Amino acid sequence: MMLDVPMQMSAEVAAAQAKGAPIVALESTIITHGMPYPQNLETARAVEGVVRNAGAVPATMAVLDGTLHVGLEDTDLDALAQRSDARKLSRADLAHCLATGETGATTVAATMICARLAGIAVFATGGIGGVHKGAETSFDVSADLTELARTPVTVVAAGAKAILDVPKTLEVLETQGVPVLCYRTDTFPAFWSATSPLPAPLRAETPAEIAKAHLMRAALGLPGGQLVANPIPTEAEIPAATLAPLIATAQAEADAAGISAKAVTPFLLRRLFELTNGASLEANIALVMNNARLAAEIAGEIATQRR
Ligand code: PSU
Repeated sequence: MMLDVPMQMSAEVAAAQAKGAPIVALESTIITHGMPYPQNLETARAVEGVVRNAGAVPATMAVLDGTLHVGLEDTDLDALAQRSDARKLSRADLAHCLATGETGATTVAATMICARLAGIAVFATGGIGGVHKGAETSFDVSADLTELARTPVTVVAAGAKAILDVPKTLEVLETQGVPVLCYRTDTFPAFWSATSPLPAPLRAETPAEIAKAHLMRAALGLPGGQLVANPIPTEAEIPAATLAPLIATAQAEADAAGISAKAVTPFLLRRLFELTNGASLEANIALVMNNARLAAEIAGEIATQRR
């Protein structure tokens, strides 16, 4: 007997799916573990609005009481944004959470799995997880990287979060054969900053070209997705030099407190929010909206090119 995944698709997503209209998957860990309330809820709603204005349908993913929701109703979004006990679900946790009937928010890795299951090709987030600083001893490498190598979803992010060891993150992506398409830029964007000293592995100019590459990978029979690295708008960026000492402080605090595994990223994001007096959150919100817009354009192109 094959078990069915308990899944509930919003009416809006189901209608878009039926007519082959563009859909953009959105994650929920950024809501429960990445931003404080109420900015998390405001951002989640605003991001859905950006996707709709750009002509696509948003599908925010989460597991609520053991059911996978593909597209959250606004009341569910509101409730999730205020919960402090939601699990952080990656590839390893998703099935267990569905089996036990609990509630959890999906990371980049888990959202990719859910998007593929629901037939959604494109996903927008803030920044992917990656190789943490000190990984040579901690071995802390995000499951987001291996998911990109396995699951055929195009993920739009503002690069990898600058709290990470970004050169090592790019090395792992290269080893895993993940295309890193830097959007209209020659360097790999550094999340809160638009540029970095790291050269772009690949450069992309248009949503149409990214869509075609997505379809071409399927034609080649390649598993895995693409990472589209979309720089934060320059008017919203924080210079890397301003952030570097604050990131070092937050990382030293995390090390001293013995913070590990899933707790590291939420801890560092929260400390940076405090250390920058909220500026890091403002930038994070701006980059997510920017990614949602580009993701909707790519989803639109994929829908057109498939016809
Ligand atoms: N983007 C953001 N904020 C976040 C995240 C992405 O702007 O909080 C989340 C994503 O869900 C991503 C996770 O998968 O951070 C990375 O967690 P980790 O480093 O534990 O893999």
